[in-house]
Amino acid sequence: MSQFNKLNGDQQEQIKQAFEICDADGNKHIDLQELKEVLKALGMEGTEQQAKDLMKDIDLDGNGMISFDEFKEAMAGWWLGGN
Ligand SMILES: [Ca+2]
Ligand SMILES: [Ca+2]
Repeated sequence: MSQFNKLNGDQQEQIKQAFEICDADGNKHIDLQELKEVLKALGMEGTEQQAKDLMKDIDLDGNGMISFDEFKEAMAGWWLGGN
């Protein structure tokens, strides 16, 4: 069941835009370095450990990078408040 599909068009658009902002080099994946920058932009410390913990939560296939499919479901899940 896709959480993302429960969002309305505006919300889906905002998640797409957020992904593009996070994906600083535009390779369609968010890597650990980019994730650290995102955490800093959100006002957190952006330590290696914080980024790794978050990566582990979002990176469902475990390849060490966040694809848009992984990102959009994580964002939608948070937005909708849990599972
Ligand atoms: Ca990237
Ligand atoms: Ca992945």
